[in-house]
Amino acid sequence: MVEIRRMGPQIGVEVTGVDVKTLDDAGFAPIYQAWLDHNVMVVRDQELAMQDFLHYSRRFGLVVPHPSKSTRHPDVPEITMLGINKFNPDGTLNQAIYRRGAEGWHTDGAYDAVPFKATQLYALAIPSTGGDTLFASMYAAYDALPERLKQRLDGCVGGFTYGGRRSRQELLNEEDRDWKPVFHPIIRTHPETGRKGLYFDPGKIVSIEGVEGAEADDLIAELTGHMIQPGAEYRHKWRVGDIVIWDNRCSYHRAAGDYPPEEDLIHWRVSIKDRAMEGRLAAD
Ligand SMILES: O=C(O)CCC(=O)C(=O)O
Ligand SMILES: [Fe+2]
Repeated sequence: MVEIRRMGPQIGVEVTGVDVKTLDDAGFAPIYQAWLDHNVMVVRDQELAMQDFLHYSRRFGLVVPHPSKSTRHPDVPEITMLGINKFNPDGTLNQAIYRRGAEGWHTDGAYDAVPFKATQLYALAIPSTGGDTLFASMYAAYDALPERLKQRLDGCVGGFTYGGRRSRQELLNEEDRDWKPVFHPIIRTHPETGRKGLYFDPGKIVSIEGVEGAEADDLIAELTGHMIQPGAEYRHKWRVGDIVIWDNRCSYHRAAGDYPPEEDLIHWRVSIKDRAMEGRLAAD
């Protein structure tokens, strides 16, 4: 029996009692809707081969290889191996791999002209403690903006790059580090729900249209302060066999980055784009 259960007050939903390998379109429809309604969805107890995971992921859109080539699966470029090769040849911890996603709240793929619709992870190994992933609602962030900011930012675009203002690009190959900013509206209307969200990523934004110098720094700091609203968060504690998908058009996330480094936290990860944007993907 399929059960769909809310996990947090505004975001987060859990699905149990399904095997995504055998889900037909009628079975998938309420699951997709639950994801749209709750932004972040956990499907428990899955036993998947890599192709099963890819096949299920394609139900949400177009699965594209992530720009970090160093962490791609050697034979299946659409799969990123999170948490693999965590130690350098000299035995020290590779912080870029260990702390991946833990530098701050963010949305994935804002550096592309067509950003990621969704990111989906499948848990293969979970440490005895730590390693949670935290989520928050962009809708709640927008709703909580002072009227002054809602009006000022309406129709305003921001420039984004992979490394942002701090140019953090450790996971990219040298030849892939030359990013030109792409531009997205900061107040973004979700194409499927019609709801407005604060589309913002302090680690990737490089400019806000019409705002210069110290004023831009102040505005970025102010928006960063509005991202996470009490009551609009969900903290995921992983179990092996969990699939978690988040909607990058209406949620932020970050990794806790706190598990014992000698233990494993390993996921398969896919980046998913909107099929309707396929024609524009060549621009990325
Ligand atoms: O590993 C996690 O908890 C999340 C990492 C992350 O930010 C991502 O996969 O996009
Ligand atoms: Fe991320």
